[in-house]
Amino acid sequence: MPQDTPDLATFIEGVRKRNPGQDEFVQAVEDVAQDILPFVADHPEYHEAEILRRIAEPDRIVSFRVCWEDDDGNVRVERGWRVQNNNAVGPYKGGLRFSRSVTESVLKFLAFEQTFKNSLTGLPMGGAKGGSNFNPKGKSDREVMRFCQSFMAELYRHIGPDTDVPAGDIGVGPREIGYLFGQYKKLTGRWEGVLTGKASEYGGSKLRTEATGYGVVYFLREMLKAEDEGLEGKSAVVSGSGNVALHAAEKLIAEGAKVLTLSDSDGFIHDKNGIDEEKLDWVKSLKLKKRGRISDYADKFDAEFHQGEAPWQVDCDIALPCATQNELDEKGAKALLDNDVLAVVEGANMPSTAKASQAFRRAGILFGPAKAANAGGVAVSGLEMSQNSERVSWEHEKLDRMLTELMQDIHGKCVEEGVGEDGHVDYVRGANIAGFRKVADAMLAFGVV
Ligand code: NDP
Ligand code: 2IT
Repeated sequence: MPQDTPDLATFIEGVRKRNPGQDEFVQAVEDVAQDILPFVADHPEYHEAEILRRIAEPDRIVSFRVCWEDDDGNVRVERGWRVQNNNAVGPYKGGLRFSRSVTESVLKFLAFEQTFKNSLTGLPMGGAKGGSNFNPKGKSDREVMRFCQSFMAELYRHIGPDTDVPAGDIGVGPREIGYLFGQYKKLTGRWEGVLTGKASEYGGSKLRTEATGYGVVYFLREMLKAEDEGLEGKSAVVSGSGNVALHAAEKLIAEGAKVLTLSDSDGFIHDKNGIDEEKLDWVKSLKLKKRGRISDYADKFDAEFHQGEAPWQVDCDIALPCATQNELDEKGAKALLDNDVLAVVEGANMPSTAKASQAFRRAGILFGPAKAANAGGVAVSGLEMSQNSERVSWEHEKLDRMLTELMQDIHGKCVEEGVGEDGHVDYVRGANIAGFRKVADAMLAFGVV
């Protein structure tokens, strides 16, 4: 006879023992398990098949050496990974991250999260993540090109349009996707939709660049609508100044909100007059093209720069953490709650620490978890895969309509599974249960494999 559902502490103790030193991975599993264990207690079929335990054990992890030569002729050695977490509902899918802070634990947490996120989109995509501890900062284009070519010289054996389809993430944007795709094509002799986030000249989907940030704001709009609220005139604090942050800020501005902050790994800028479209265009050029520092904004537009700090002390109605994991801690959460924040919506993956997340849930504010709120990016990646298979290219307007509907649909699923007897919606629980259910049902159908 299968044993009773374990309590959370016992379950997590087991995860911790099997994954020593992998704090981010354990944190992500605990965030899901706290909602799924009570849920499976009422659904013995999932418990008897040990579904959660199986999703929390990646299907496989490929780890490999990546050698490349820098501009001075030095041989450099980094480590590359692909974590293929679960392909129950479709081919493995998820981004690649190049950053000094990449570890196996970080990629495992991201691949685990991606499994639930991709399930929530309703599109046929399993969960994966990959990347390297290669630090692209300060590297020349040619150095980045040589690194990407060497990385793909190993990765190409493990991916394919029906097997595993990587995309971008931190440190991997259009430039890197171009080099990676070029090398895949060279090695295999095939042009196929093996990567998403490609440029439009070679099979990329319109709106993919904007999709994550726009999707975050579409999700936020749905949350506000349910409370008879809107974005017009709301003040917003945004962290990060990369792909997700800048497109979230762009959509907030278009919806009439006042964006007060942006940040990077050096600190944050605070513009009390609000960042308008023109200023945002300047930041896009600074951060996405020139790879500069956000502190330059303060000199250019007479704003404050706060070195080494995150923006959570700034009084606001809405907070969108869009930089990286664990950037919003308990102290930041307290400052936001003390300032009566209305909504916190996660653009980055796991930006709130476990304690910050608990504080938001306890306070009963509108709290949109990453796996639901930032799913717009991978959703449009899924649409890029469809367009590549069909050899078609859809127009911007059509894709924006589809993205809006996808985010509304994800919002609806979170409400359905997360609404309590008092009518309050716990979006974290809703996203966890709705994301889990589809993967779990597919795994049940396959038997014990
Ligand atoms: P980018 O590389 O475009 O931008 C990352 C931003 O975060 C930069 O402003 C960077 O600053 C900042 N940042 C990175 N590391 C840290 C750190 N340790 N502390 C403070 N700031 C930091 O990445 P994306 O915008 O694509 O990704 C941002 C987040 O969104 C990540 O969590 C990613 O996983 C998530 N995400 C991305 C999706 C996508 O489609 N791109 C989809 C869904 C989620 P600096 O310039 O100093 O490095
Ligand atoms: O975290 C994410 O969802 C992404 N980085 C996007 C993944 C994708 O395959 O588009």
